[in-house]
Amino acid sequence: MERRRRLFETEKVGGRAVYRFQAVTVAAGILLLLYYRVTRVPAAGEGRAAWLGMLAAEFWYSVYWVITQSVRWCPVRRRTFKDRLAQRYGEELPGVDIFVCTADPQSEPPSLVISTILSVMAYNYPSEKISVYLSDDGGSILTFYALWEASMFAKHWLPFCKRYNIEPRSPAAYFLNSEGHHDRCPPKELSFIKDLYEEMTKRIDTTVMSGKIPEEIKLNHKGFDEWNSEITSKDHQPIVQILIDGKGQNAVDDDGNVLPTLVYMAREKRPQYHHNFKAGAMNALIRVSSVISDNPIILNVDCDMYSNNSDSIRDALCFFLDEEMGHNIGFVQYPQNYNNLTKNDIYGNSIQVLNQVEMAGLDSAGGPPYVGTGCFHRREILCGRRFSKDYKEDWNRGIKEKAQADIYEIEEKAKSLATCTYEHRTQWGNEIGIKYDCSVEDIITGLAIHCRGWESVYNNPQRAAFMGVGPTTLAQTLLQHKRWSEGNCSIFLSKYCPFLFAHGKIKLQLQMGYSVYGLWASNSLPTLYYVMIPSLGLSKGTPLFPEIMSPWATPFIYVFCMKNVYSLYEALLCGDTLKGWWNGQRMWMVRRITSYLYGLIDTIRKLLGPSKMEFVVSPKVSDEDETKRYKQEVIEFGSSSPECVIISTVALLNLVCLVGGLSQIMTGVWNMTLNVFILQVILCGMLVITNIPIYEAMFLRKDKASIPFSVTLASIGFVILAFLIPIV
Ligand SMILES: *[C@@H]1O[C@H](CO)[C@@H](O)[C@H](O)[C@H]1NC(C)=O
Ligand SMILES: CC(=O)N[C@H]1CO[C@H](CO)[C@@H](O)[C@@H]1O
Repeated sequence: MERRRRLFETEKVGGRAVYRFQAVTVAAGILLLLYYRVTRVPAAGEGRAAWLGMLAAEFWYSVYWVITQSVRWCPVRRRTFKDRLAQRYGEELPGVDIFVCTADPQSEPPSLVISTILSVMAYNYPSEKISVYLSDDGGSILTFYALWEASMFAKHWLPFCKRYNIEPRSPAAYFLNSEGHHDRCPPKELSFIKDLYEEMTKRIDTTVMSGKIPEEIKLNHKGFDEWNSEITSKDHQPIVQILIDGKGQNAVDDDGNVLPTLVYMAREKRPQYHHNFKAGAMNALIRVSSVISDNPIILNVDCDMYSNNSDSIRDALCFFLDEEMGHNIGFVQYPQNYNNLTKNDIYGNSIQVLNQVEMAGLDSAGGPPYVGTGCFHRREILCGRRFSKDYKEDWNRGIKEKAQADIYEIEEKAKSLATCTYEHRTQWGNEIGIKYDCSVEDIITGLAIHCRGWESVYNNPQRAAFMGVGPTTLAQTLLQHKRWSEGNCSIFLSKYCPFLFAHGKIKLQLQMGYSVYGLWASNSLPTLYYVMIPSLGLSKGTPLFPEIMSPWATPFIYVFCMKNVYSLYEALLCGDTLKGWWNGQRMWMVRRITSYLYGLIDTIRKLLGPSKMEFVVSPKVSDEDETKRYKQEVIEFGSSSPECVIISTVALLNLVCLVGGLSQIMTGVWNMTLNVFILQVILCGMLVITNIPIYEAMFLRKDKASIPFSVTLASIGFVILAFLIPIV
């Protein structure tokens, strides 16, 4: 028998020899540096405590550095062959359920949500095999209304997309930035569909503003009857409405082709029951979809993350349906991409290095983690199935003719699966579905899938599959990282710690890979130490590094330079700009001394006593001034948050120490030459240069988002306090 050709191939990313050589030399440098620290501890009273602190911080960095090598050692890239898939299966493909989760019509505007919905309805895939579900945790009639509008508009939009094969298929994104390449379709049709779209968004936006649905619209769909005056977002019955049912008159587009099934779901909410945030919504979606379409593949995306590539389903199937490897694969993760980053990315949100290097590195170790969006799962595996060689997926599941149940009956059945009490005394949230009680529910769920024996695959095609909205203010960025670091740290310190729970179940390399993120939070303390104590030492005449003429200075300089040169090289290779990299370095420090510190404190607080988990939805809207500043790449402070105080205190402290230290050295106060302090001066100087935008925000900027005077005052106070720290 002819050996069937693979549906995907895996190739190693090049440049590893250079990388590994670099890594070995850095490792040698680190060992020398630690040897120096251990053997030259000064006498008590001459900076011994500070020295030991440096030793601890450097030791920690070294351990962490070793762990991070796991995600860089041998990255791989995947390539799919959609033509072979088409040859082999034609249109005989499995059905796909697509889950979109939204939480609040104020921070996630319904017009944004439906653009995402329309983009995933318009996949280049047989429509009768797609079912799209919107989970609305806001339980808002406004979102339902927008979805109803989208179900009407889809009748024009889907045939338009398919006829002219346009990309991207989110109408918002398509009309926003494609002025140039509308050549594929006749101008008349284009302006017709554009007008339709603009009228629709206008109707939706006005309705959302007014907060009320006009009575005549309510007559159009029975679903509106679900809402009465008593319903609030935190207290309502389960609502499931099938807007397009995939059969019948209502379900065809302008060309007479069937439309994808479209379902609105708001699971029951009652104040006395905990709802488990997004994980709870996902689990309700898994159950509700099982009585409506029950497709074997589930794609979930965040409501702001539209499809930028209409072939993504076929791409993902190349992995699942591959004869040789497909049966091992539990999920296929696509990268997160943001479409509204500025060129030099002031908040360091470009996750290109993570997307192109780290995720690719994890892929070779057993698979990337599940990151909660842009991920194709196999339903059975998400629901807790363990790996077994003999298990054969039923790819026809869901397509098999169901008993012609009445739509009303189906909705009632679905509602009963979305109640508050359904999960009581079941394994949902534990062994089945997305796990509860963790603020990064996705990571822990993915880890459990890996530990049940499945692999995952990372697919990063040339043209991005999904585009989302990144944070556009400092506060949002820090909040997001706080949640991530806190969640990952609490996994690390729980029974799910990769080194314990996953021991023997996944490769050591993957255990280390998970720990890279699990240990984010614990980087905060050494970093805080490193950005303060050497500078204070400089101002008080305590040397903490070898003098520049000593051979021991070499490993310090080498490790420092090499790390930065390599990270710059990596960033440039991944498409960042030089300035973007520089901004990224600043944010790296800022995140560590704020978000990660908070993440660490919160995790420890939770370990010590029960405390309620909070989940903050990051807003996807911003006001005009904010947007303008964002586009000009001006950092948004503006509030008197504690993060702001930490950031400005550290910045100011370094400035004062640099000036103070240098002037004392120059005037010869300590009888020590500059040589002894050169490395400290360089470190402190680098910190000052990195922090220039912070000084500007404190002293020069006059706009609303500069650092408030109260924060500046507070940080002056803290700097004075910091000088009371004895460097002994
Ligand atoms: C998104 O898709 C458009 C066209 O469909 C393409 O030009 C663009 O490069 C894609 N974005 C990314 C980040 O790949
Ligand atoms: C939703 C959102 O905030 N989108 C913004 C992303 O950034 C671009 C500018 O870079 C804005 O035009 C969008 O409104």
